[in-house]
Amino acid sequence: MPEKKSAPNAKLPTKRSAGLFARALKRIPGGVNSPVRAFRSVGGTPRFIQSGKGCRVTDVDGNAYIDYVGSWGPLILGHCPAPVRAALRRQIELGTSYGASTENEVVLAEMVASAVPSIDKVRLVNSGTEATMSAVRLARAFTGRNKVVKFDGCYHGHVDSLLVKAGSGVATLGLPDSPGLAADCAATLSIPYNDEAALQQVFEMNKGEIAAVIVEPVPGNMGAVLPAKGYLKALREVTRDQGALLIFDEVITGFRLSYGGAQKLFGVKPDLTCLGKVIGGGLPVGAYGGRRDIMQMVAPEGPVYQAGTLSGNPLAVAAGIAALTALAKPDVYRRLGEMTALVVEGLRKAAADAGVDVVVNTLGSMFTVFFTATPVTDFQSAKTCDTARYARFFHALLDRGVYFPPSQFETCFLSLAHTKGDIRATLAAAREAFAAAK
Ligand code: HOZ
Repeated sequence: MPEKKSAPNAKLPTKRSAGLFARALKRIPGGVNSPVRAFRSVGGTPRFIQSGKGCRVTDVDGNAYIDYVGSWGPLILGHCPAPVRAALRRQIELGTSYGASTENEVVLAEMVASAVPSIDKVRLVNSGTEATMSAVRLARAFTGRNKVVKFDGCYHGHVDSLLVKAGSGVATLGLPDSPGLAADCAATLSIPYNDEAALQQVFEMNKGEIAAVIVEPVPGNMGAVLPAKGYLKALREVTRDQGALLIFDEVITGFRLSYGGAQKLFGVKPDLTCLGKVIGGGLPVGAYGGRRDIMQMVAPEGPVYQAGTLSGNPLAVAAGIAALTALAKPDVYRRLGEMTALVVEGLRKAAADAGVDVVVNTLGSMFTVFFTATPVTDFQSAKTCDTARYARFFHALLDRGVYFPPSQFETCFLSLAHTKGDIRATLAAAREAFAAAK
């Protein structure tokens, strides 16, 4: 594992965060419950957050930051939005978990199925990882095949079979494939994203053996990367021709890029879709769904087993319904897109003025500032970035009250709570941060 970078001299007070981190290191691996939070690739003290409101988080030392992490995607309405708070308050008085069915589960399933083109039936789980793990098991059962194709730099949670050449924390820490993976990982074939020839080739070399292709239709875990024109359609055609299932991992993009996710935006219908993040309104949730004939194989309707004590948890479902209800209002996604364009254009100009090479990839309310002059279209090109410069940029922003992801290989998210004033403040900080990062 790479050495922890020496701590840059933070301009803001960090005494309490540092104290908590020291305590955490004694009792929690790496001091964190999810690796990227440890700031390993940017150095310095991870901020311990005390509260979040609107587009801001405040840490335990009292520093407030304009937040572009948004809990890694779920908080499209911002922190602590009134409708989600109200829904949670109502539900908390009624109980927090029953391990039995509720009306709200049906409501959320109906909302998801009517919004997401590929979903006839959906099963709620507790995380994106559970969703992808279950979708892959289902694809293997449905096709009677074993191999799974994924893409270098795409991340589908910490499922054994999908933790091969993965993005997100694995890329951030520069880890090889994790030790401890089950032997069936040999059945995972990872190929470059956006490369149609590699796709054709993997099917030619594994004829009749591939159960599924799983993809983030718009990858967010190597930073934001866009599909080349026609690429998602090619994925659809090849998988259909070869009798393999196409699984869209829309844990990030679902209800983020449009109300029906990336598949609605690009007009490509996968066989199965994985969801999480936004559909839980900031509470732990996941879901997988798809074609009726496939989903009917899930127990108890069929033999493919998957279960969970907290699945369809009443608090998560209540928060999810409140979030989706707010997102169903007219103009929401247009507004998010326009505001994000303001940030992105401003960042491009600020970098150019400072004489710093960056590529800013963006779609909807997702964007990543890559510190490279090379167009970023896959993991290989993402890895051309100057991560040390990203680290300097990150800290210069943090010192100026702007919180970007503590890794080059993650995505920034805008929320409906970010105002033009917040964006102006962000860009003022970014102008100085680009100069400081040089
Ligand atoms: N793997 C997540 C980002 N893609 C990070 C999760 C977290 O640290 O909360």
